[in-house]
Amino acid sequence: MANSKFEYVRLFEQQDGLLPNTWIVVRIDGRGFTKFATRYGFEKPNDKRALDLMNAAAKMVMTELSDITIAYGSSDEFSFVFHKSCILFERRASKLVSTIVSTFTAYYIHYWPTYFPDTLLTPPLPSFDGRAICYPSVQNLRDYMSWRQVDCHINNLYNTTFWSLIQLGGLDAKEAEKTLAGTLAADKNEILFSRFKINYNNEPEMFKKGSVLFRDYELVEPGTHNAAEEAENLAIPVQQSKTQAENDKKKRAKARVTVEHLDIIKDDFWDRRPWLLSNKPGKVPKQT
Ligand SMILES: Nc1nc2c(ncn2[C@@H]2O[C@H](COP(=O)(O)OP(=O)(O)OP(=O)(O)O)[C@@H](O)[C@H]2O)c(=O)[nH]1
Ligand SMILES: [Mg+2]
Repeated sequence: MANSKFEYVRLFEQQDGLLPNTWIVVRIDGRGFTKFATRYGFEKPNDKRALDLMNAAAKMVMTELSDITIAYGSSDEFSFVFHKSCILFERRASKLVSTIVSTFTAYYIHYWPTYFPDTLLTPPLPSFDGRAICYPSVQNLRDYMSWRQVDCHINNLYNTTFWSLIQLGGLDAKEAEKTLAGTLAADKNEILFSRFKINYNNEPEMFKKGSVLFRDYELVEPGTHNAAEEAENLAIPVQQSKTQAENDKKKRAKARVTVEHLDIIKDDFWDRRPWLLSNKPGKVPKQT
């Protein structure tokens, strides 16, 4: 291809790089979903249909982009984690974020009729913003995931109590807000139980813990691997042969993506699933 004198403008594209050898998290968030939820009559504080729809769209993103090792979502947001070892098809933040955002949004709209069969989606259509963040260590990544799950818990406990005070207690929003001002988690649990006989522990796991998506392989015994340490010791370029890398990628692409509502803060979740940090496909579970 001949170089034209205009070609130099390409150089301007390169100021958008993501740090190599890091875990890249792309977090997307629904734009104006407070209004959107009202317009489509989402149940308060949690609408199972809306959350299932988010999960269905996220599952397709993960299925199409096999470099994503884990995803976590709650409310109108989803975080997608690219494994640090993958030779990304793209290391420019703008291209990576726009790919995730457009794929997710396309599937969100595609699946809308499945989860809201009686409600036609009309403009203004739902849209999402996105950002990319680089985390250098496994600890940073785990702390990021923990941060999002703790956030989900705090918001859900607050919202569950807030809407119980309104829907079951007959309070208006101002009164409910005043009742909750300065309360701790224990106080909210107590309000829920003493006033409404609601045991917060019995609320749906999806609402309390959010949703975690990953490839479904056989669990391993904790303590039988060093996935975190191995991931930490990785350097780019990856030591794997190209064919091995391609084989693993094919295996990941074939694996079933599962949606669970588990604790991702404790070690146990990561210890039983070494493939999340190693990016090496595990044993495919027997079909049940
Ligand atoms: N009723 C209901 N609302 C929900 C549900 N999930 C998300 N939302 C709404 O979505 C909002 C998400 O919070 P934000 O992302 O901070 O608010 P936003 O209106 O989307 O604003 P921007 O993201 O800044 O555009 C919540 O505050 C809720 O109002 C749901 O299951 N039910
Ligand atoms: Mg939002």
